[in-house]
Amino acid sequence: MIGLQGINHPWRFRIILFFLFAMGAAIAARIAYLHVFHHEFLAEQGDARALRYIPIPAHRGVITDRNGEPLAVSTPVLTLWANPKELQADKTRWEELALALELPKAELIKRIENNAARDFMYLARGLTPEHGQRVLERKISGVYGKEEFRRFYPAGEVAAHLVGFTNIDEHGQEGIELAFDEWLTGVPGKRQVIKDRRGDLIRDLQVKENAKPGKQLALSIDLRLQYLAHRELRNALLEFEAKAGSLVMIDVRTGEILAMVNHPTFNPNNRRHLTPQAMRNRAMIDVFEPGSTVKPFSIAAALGTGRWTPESTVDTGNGTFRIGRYTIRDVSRGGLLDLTGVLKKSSNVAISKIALDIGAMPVYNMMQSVGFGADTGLSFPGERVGQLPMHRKWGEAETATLAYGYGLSVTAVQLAHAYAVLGNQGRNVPLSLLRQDQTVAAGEQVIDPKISSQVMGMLQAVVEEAGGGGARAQVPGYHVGGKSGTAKKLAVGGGYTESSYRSLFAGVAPIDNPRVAAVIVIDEPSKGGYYGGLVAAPVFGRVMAGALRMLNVRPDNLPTETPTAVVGATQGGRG
Ligand code: 59J
Repeated sequence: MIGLQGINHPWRFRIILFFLFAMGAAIAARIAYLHVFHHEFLAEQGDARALRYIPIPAHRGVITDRNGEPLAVSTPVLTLWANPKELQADKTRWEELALALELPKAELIKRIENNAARDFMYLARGLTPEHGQRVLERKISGVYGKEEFRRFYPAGEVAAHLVGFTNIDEHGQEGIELAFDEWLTGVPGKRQVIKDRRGDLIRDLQVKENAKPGKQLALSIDLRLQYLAHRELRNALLEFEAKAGSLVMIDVRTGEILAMVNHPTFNPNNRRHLTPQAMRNRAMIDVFEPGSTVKPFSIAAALGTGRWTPESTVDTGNGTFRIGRYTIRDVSRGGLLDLTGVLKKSSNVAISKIALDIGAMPVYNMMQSVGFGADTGLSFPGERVGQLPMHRKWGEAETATLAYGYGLSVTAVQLAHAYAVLGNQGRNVPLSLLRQDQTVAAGEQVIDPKISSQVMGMLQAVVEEAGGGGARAQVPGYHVGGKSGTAKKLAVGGGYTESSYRSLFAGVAPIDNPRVAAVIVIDEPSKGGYYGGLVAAPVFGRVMAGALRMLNVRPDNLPTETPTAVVGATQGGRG
């Protein structure tokens, strides 16, 4: 019919033919135009819909101790995942895959089938890169790898409070990991890949930008000392059934913190059962009244006024001293004491009388100059500054109690720093948690070196002479100086508890050429005694002995050898 009509109307047929031809020509022209003139633009557009950048994870910087021992390391791991739909396509390779993954074949099949409708499933998380690569090299379609890093803490609970930890994305959460997060964090790189419409990776094209690894960080601590301090503190806590404790060791010449440990502690590699108690870096985030451990600074203040000399005496009478409605008490009667005797007896009465004689300001200024109530500059997360009270008008009770260690609060680190100033001939060198590679600044002279040396001599008497209360802090081969303290803990409702104590010991060694200052804090010893001289001093002695030996410090207290005895022994041995 149409043909007939066409034949009947030949002009209509020609018009239709003409239009069909014209349309074909237009399409051909358009194709030619796009291919020839717009080729580049269109190819780019196509690529833009398939090309993707995926991040290359950057290596987080390693944290080490001062000798390069690793404290926090990021280990590369390879996580393998699969597209179950793709896996379904070739079941003949499942056995090979199971073998390569070191998985039972039945288990792998079950998992693939359980995820059959999905296009993502994990095959194995955090494999060693070698193992992961071995699997990927088999080029089983539907199996993909993802590079990741996992942070490990080789020293575990021994350095946990100081080093801190990161979260699963390797962002610092606590401690040094948090404080130096920016320094440690790298910049991820970029890799160009082709993905299909569903976002599945088709081809790895090129590395566009290499990942920039984070920077290394060498801490000031010596892991050997850290281990020793950890062990000795823990043993003391067990022996005296104490609640908690801290230990800080400082190089007096450089201000570097050589060890900082706390108990209780935690395992940073497994944080599933973490308690807030175990996480506290008490040495820096807890403050306490330092009690008698500050008496050497009150003595230094007295000597600094010129009104007192080491030979000056104080009468402590029957061991009590009334100030208004307060009565200051000594635990034992002292009678007439020179300044060395005041420290040996640890007389609250004597220190109070001295403080009232010189006034509050010299005591306050001395305490301030050795760092009490002041920022350490360490900027450790959560670090406390403590309080050194300043009164517009100092009452006698306030003056006296400040001088024998109450009414102010300090951290263990601040207390250790103050002893480091004393041991560094009166120079206040800023503290550091990082290894100091350049020559350290001389520091500010805050105590006359003659006075610091006199006070060091008194601290030596506390440890080495009978009745000083510090005998258990002695270190064979070295002269050491230090001061014990036993302080009633503040009660929750105000005032002081009657049966909760903090046992303290602070000191410096060796006396002739001081190198290390250390502070031990033991919270609430509950069995076998609670005096600082009994509970904390032995920890000081043992840890200081190890520290001086490990740091190759020349002994200043060796018994003079008799050559004949040595010769005799040698010959005897050979005979
Ligand atoms: C003490 C205090 C509390 C606060 C007293 C310890 C005061 C005080 C109010 C009685 C136990 C105790 C401001 S004792 O550290 O004097 O270390 O070997 O807690 O005195 O006035 O049953 N230390 N300790 N005092 N407070 N307020 C001695 C002394 C010290 C020793 C022993 C025995 C106290 C020699 C402490 C030690 O030097």
